[in-house]
Amino acid sequence: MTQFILWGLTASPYQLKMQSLLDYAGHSWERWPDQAGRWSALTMAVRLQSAKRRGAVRRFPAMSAQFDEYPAVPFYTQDGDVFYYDSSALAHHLDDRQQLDHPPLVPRDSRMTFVCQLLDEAFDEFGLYMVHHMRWVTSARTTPMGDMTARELRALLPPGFTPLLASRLYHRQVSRCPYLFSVAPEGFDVGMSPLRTPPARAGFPPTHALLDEAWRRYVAAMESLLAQQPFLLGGRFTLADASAYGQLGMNMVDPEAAALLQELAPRTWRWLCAIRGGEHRSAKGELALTPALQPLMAVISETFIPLMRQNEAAYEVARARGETLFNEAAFARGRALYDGQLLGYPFRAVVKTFQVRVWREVQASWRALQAGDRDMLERDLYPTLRELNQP
Ligand SMILES: N[C@@H](CCC(=O)N[C@@H](CS)C(=O)NCC(=O)O)C(=O)O
Repeated sequence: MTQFILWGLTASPYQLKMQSLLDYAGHSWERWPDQAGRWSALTMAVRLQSAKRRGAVRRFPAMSAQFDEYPAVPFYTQDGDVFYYDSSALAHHLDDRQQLDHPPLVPRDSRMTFVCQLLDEAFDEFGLYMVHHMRWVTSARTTPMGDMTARELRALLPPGFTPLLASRLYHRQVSRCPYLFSVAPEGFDVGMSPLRTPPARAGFPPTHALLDEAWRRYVAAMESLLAQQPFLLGGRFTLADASAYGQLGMNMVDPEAAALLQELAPRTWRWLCAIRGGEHRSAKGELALTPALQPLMAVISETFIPLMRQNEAAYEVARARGETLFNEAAFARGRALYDGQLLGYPFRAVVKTFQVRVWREVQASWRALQAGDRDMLERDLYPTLRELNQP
């Protein structure tokens, strides 16, 4: 058992995902800066900043300099000197030991590895949009994110600054909604001050209906799956569950979103509570690819896959035009934008290079499967995966 320090915030879905991975692998962890003293938190913050500036924060097994950017949070370290990031990479890192004392977080069977990767990325990339929307739109009036996060950052702040940071955080995150795919209709009003009202953006079609519909479909798919088996890939926890837990579990602190989840999907709610409580550690059942995953695969094939495809196509077009700025920096300047469609709704988004990497990796894994394995997955189990065969 090794002690990990997670540099992150409870409000972050990737933080929750990392916690659940470490719990399953039997490692103890602390969440810093929340659980550190002021001096330790400040020294670690300085070390992490310096590592980021030097480009010395690692991603296991390797980082893509062309596509990757460091996140704001979370990071992990064991010795306080070498920092790593990326929640999915943590699962691979934990599995990369001679003698594993936990069942592998990433399944070893090639078909299962692929399905696990697809589920993980779908929750990380598209799940994030849905749950950010559920927090800042559905729970606009009640989310405690700002206060909770400012309190967790208190060790890094001068005395008396937490309320100021809290109100800044509410405003920052609400303003980021359009970057994270949630665009309000013109004149949208949730009964909050303008600083906490999710914004419309000129030239951007509203996407609230699209995200509400997608979230309900993901949640219904989880509910039907959990009625048939305890985890996404059968009898025990894997990286795919960690990812689903991280995203859906993020809304457990957002009162309206949490109430809706409990009402629409009580089984899923109990599943999230069990993982939060570490109960997934004891499940040691067999892994299996079953038809119970079909509804989830179907909604992933209608949301995540077409979004990744459209993002990559837009990346190629933008590069051919000579564009060099992407992601949030480009969004802020109205650059590298493209128009697309999802679930029959129009949207406008910015090209995200890290999603180009994700999509290319998913496609490469799909193509690397033996033809017979691809057939078995697509023909016998999850017909909607035929989406992956399109050029
Ligand atoms: N791929 C990373 C994603 C981490 C991530 O996107 N973190 C968010 C916070 S939840 C972030 O840093 N967003 C940029 C920001 O808040 O400035 C992982 O899986 O750990």
